[in-house]
Amino acid sequence: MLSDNEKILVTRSSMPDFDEYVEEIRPLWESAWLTNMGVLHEKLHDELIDYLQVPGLTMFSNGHMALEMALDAMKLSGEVITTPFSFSSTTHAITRNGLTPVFCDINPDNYTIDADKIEELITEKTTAIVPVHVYGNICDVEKIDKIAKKHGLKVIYDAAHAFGVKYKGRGIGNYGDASMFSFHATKVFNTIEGGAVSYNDKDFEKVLRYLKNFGITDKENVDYIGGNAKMNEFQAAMGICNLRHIEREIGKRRKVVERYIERLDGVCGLIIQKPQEGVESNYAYFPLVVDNYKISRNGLYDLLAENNIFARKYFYPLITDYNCYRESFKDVKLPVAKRISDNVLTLPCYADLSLDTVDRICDIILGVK
Ligand code: T4K
Repeated sequence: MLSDNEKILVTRSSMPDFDEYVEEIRPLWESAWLTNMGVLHEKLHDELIDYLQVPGLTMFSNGHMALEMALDAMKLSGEVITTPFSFSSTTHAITRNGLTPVFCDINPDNYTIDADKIEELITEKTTAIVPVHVYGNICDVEKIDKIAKKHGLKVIYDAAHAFGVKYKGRGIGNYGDASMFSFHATKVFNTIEGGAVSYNDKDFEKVLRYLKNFGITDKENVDYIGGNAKMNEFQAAMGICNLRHIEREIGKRRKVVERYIERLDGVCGLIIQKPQEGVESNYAYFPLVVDNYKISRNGLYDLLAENNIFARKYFYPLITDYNCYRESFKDVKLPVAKRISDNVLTLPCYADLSLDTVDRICDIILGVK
């Protein structure tokens, strides 16, 4: 059996040098202050505000809790429009807040929510839209903004994949009422586990700060029914180190993606993503849609695995097909999402992936008879 080091997996965590991390955590042995918004937490917070170019940011233990608490803080009710072409977290965060997800189809160009189909789903119960910048592709933020304003809806972006992405020169976290970023080990920027919510509204900041710390407002008052979703000092230290090298890491990802595009663009039966106009990408994922190619998506997945290349079917199945949701959403028709989900494969994509390995992966794909 192959060790994990011999396998090419869909991603591989970016890590600083061991000594760099050790230097960052060394003071913790003096202070013995390990969590609850310590010095490193505050330092990373300020650095992220600068890097993401957002007016406000609250950090969390992970991206999922960040999204769950952002929805909670918005005091929503009724129905929330979202897409099923995402990681489980997006819909779970809605449902776990006692809200009803209403699924909108995705557009076939970049797999984000089809903004032209949102309005037909709005009812008197709709209070928010949770679109996903899937793979780091940017939703039609302008159209979504207009719809939200017209109908008085909140917009909370699931920007788990979109760390560092800019649209028209602005950090992507500036769009909508709030955006959630994931800093999970598998993401472009990681704090081991971690996440954050960005927003414009300063009052929102207070609520999020309290919600992630049991709703405690001061030593003798608990004003909110909060939970525990604080980022600890070891996570923050990892973030501080990784943020130092983020431009280099994104640059290396860019080379990987460019090589895939060079090799796979224009091949009949294979659909790849083209750069979006006005978007500065973070090259988070490389999705490939197998569309009447010489081999099916599942066949290609197996063939790559036989060659120790472990691509992933992000995002298959659709969330609406999960056992926990299927019965409730059996009548929902989402033809584009279904087609993409049934045919997509995300190829290995990470900063330390060598271009030789990208070539080997492409050779296997293109060599199919
Ligand atoms: N919204 C969206 C759209 C998301 O994609 C996610 C998370 C969230 C919300 C929630 O954010 P977080 O609460 O996670 O911050 C992985 C990640 O666990 C998950 O964070 C991510 N999305 C999702 C797309 O991918 P799995 O179940 O595929 O992970 P796993 O363990 O199979 O790992 C995938 C590959 O990553 C491995 O083959 C190797 C590599 N890896 C993994 C780990 C755990 C590393 O290189 N280092 C590691 O430490 O979900």
